[in-house]
Amino acid sequence: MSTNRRDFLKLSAIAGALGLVSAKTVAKNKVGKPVVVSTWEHGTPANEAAWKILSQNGRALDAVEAGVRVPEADPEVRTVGYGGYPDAKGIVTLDACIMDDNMNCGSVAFLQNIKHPISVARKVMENTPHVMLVGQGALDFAKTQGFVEEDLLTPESKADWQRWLKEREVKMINIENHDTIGMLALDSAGNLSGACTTSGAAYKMHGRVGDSPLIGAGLYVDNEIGAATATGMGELMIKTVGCHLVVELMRQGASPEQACKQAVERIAAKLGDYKAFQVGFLALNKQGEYGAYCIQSGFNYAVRNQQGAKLIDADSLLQVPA
Ligand code: SD4
Repeated sequence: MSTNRRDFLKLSAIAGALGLVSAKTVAKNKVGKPVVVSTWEHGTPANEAAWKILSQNGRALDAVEAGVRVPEADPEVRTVGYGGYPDAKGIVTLDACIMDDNMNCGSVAFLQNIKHPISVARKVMENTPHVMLVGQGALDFAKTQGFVEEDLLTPESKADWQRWLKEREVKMINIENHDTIGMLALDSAGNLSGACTTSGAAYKMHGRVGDSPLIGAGLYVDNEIGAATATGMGELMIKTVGCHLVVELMRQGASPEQACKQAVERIAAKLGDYKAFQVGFLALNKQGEYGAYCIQSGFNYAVRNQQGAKLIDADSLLQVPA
């Protein structure tokens, strides 16, 4: 039995004996579950979909999958799934991964023409002996699982790409062109899961894969400790195995926000060009505490729990001039 569970049972027994509060109340206040957090303001509607499952004692894994499917399907969210910005060749290529409370994980990268890469990633996790499928192989597999090919390049994204072709300006990923949704959930049974899905950096090199489908870089879950996800310039998270680092820092006793801050500081100490990029980490621990930290001001994240929904600005190492 885990220490948390033992503590909870002890507390519940004491509370029950004193006739003060129900065991349920103790659990809710002590561990703050269920809870779901996700990157950027497109996390708010995504969290609501996850909350429908969590609030009915559903599994965190089902919640995070259902949650991130919301921006994947929304053409107005220009950086995830359908409607996402294409790569330099004008092709929408998608990266996603998912991880549960038993170290199971699944991932797809460089996947084209499938609206819900997160659900393909889950099928990789559940229906193959592998963790990751890419490109044509991932597409072939998706079709065997009943996914249907569709054109993901909307007229808006196509027009933006055509404009970009003339200027070829590369913008820093931040609040005005935010990408990736990373979502972490703790369910009422006390189990953690996470999901991460993106169309990647806008106008990226054809064939480029970022951190988002890479377990350890864009997402990591250790059900004993906590979970972390990331957004921003994926190369920096890959070089530092950022989300695994955040979870390990929590294992050493850091709070979720401290762990995210220390991981950002690690990037700053190791990667000379970090000031040119945004990276935001978001973490949730086994007790339901959450926190985030980023390089540049401008990263925010959405939270949903029994108290309601909120959007929080993460603290940052640097201030982007207004
Ligand atoms: C990538 N990390 O492909 C993704 C992009 C992103 O906010 O998260 N942007 O590098």
